[in-house]
Order: sequence, then C-alpha cells, then structure tokens
Amino acid sequence: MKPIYILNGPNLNRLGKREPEIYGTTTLAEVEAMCREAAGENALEFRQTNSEERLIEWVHTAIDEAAGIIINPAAFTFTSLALLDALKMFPGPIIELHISNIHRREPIYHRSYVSMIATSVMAGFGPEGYSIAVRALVARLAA
Ligand code: CA2
Repeated sequence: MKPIYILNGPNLNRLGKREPEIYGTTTLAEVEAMCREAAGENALEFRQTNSEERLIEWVHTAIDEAAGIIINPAAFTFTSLALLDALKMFPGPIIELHISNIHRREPIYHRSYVSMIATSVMAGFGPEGYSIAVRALVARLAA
C-alpha cells in the first residue's frame, strides 16, 4: 500500500514546549512515534514545516505518492486558499486534525478552509488524536 502522509504546519515543532494547558506536554517527536505504533506495518511519511510553500509542495507529492493524508495545517487552516486548492487535487481521504478544539477558542479559529474539502475533521483529542486518526485512516484504506 502507498504511505499515509501526516503533514504538520507552522509552530507545531514547538509542541510540548509551550501552552501545555492547550496542547499538552507531548513533543512532536513523541507524536510521530505514537503514529508509527498506530500504523503498524503501514508506511508513514511524518513531516512538519513552518513554510506554506513547502506544505503545498508536500501535498503535491502526496497526490502522486500517498494513499491518504492526515493534516494539521495549524494557522494555515484559517488563511490558506492555496493549501485548500492543493488539497482539492488529492484523490484519497484527507483527515483534518487539530490537537485543541478550535471551536471552543476565539472566533478567528472557527472558520477552516481545509474543512471545506476534508473527508473527516478531528479536534480536541489532544496529541492522542493523531493515533486515533492513523487507526481510522488505516481501517478506511483497508476497507
Ligand atoms: O490545535 C491545533 O492543533 C492547532 O491546529 C494548532 C495551531 C493553531 O493555530 C490552531 O488554531 C489549532 C498552532 C498552534 C501554535 O503552535 C504551538 C505549538 C506548540 C505549542 C504551542 C503552540
């Protein structure tokens, strides 16, 4: 099977190091390890970038190479029509994931462009949400 791409947007490299009351104390490296465990034999590409251009280029690569995408676009969720356009080209399932429940937060975090094309949306499960998303996507791809 083609790999699952897990793509993370800006500032998530700081996970576990700031605002633990919102995002928890788990680091992104620990999240990656949790995802690999949840994926079992399935191949994963786990990436983080602070660059919108790079994130879009990774979506383009995923169009050719990935079975499914799990994406935490972070702030680009609410700003990037370019990311929305790139994700529209992806033929497989896309899970939009947020560690926090963005709908409990300030109004600027309520309108997601990515949700307009996501297959599924997850928010508020904390860092464990990534493992849940991997299991859900593996099951969906196997079905
Ligand atoms: O809850 C999420 O996963 C978010 O996508 C995280 C984004 C935020 O802009 C979204 O509204 C919700 C990025 C949060 C800022 O980066 C931090 C990373 C680690 C620790 C604290 C902040």
